[in-house]
Amino acid sequence: EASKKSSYEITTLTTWLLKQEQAGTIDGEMTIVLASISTACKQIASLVQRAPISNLTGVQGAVNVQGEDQKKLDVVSNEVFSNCLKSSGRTGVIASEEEDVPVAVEESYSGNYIVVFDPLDGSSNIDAAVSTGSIFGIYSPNDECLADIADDQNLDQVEQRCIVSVCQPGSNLLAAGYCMYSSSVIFVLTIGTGVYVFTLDPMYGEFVLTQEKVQIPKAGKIYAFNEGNYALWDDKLKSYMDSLKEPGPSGKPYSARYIGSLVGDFHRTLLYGGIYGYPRDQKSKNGKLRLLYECAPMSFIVEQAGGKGSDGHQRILDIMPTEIHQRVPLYIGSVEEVEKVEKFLA
Ligand code: AHM
Ligand code: MG
Repeated sequence: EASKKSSYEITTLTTWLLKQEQAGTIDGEMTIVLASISTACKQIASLVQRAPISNLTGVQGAVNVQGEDQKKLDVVSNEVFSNCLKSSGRTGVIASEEEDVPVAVEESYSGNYIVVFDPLDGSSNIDAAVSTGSIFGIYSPNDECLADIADDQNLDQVEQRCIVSVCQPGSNLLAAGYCMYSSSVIFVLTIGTGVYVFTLDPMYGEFVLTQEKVQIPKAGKIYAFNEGNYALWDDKLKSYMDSLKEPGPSGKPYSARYIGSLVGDFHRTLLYGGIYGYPRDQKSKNGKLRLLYECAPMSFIVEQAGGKGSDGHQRILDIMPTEIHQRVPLYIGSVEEVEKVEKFLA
């Protein structure tokens, strides 16, 4: 197939989205939401690349609702992401890692999709110019939140309604994706018909389709855990980790790789196979990663690629969130590797 293509023939994210719309896989509103997300990602990519020049490294001085230091770029990226979504006119509610509560979008025109996102994940890596990424998930509008926001005097009620609409299990996701800011800027997307990878062409300023229907290998020899927490893990997990020091099914030893940036660690796992894990430990009872805008979107993507996302006992996509910033342990990657850790934890 590829050889028949003229070398001038490329598929950009924009034309790909329009084709999906023509085929009826997504509607026109979703196309606009996804296009606005890709614009936000291009903007963030450029901010990240120029950060040391434009004095955007370092901390902002504020702490977010989860008690984490906000980096300047966390704050700026959140603004970029929110503004792009709001001005798309097709988003009803947005929930972000960097906002205390979900925000109802007053200027919504139609569509009213619910978008959850982490605008700049792995930002502890930023000052050393190591990979970071943005993660997002899109849910269909929920009637709870469709009541006229502008007319509602009771802000507490609006807030409550928004929390209810946003707290959906990942199995309801219509689309999910991430953008990785690395040696290339990579945009990965699923709308429930497989996983598509686009690479930002810096010459055109467009995301160009570079891989389609990605399938994660069934097993892999790379594991990515923050082993610095080993002493805080429970015994079952310790014995799993010890087992990884024994040669794998191939007879060769596993390799340890850990960037400390979910998007980077996940993207490598998706392409090469293996497992990424962020377990619970004595200090963090539910691990570190957030269900809504980190674990659920990544689990939707991995399942679309034939892999598995688990909290060690159950499918991440089946978990019903009760809070916006709820944390959950995450084991994600090749089917055989995730099943292996589940066996140890059982
Ligand atoms: P963040 O959303 O505050 O950036 O935190 C999430 C990040 C993930 O990207 C990464 O996998 C993990 O935190 C690393 O945590 P640790 O430094 O504890 O290993
Ligand atoms: Mg994050």
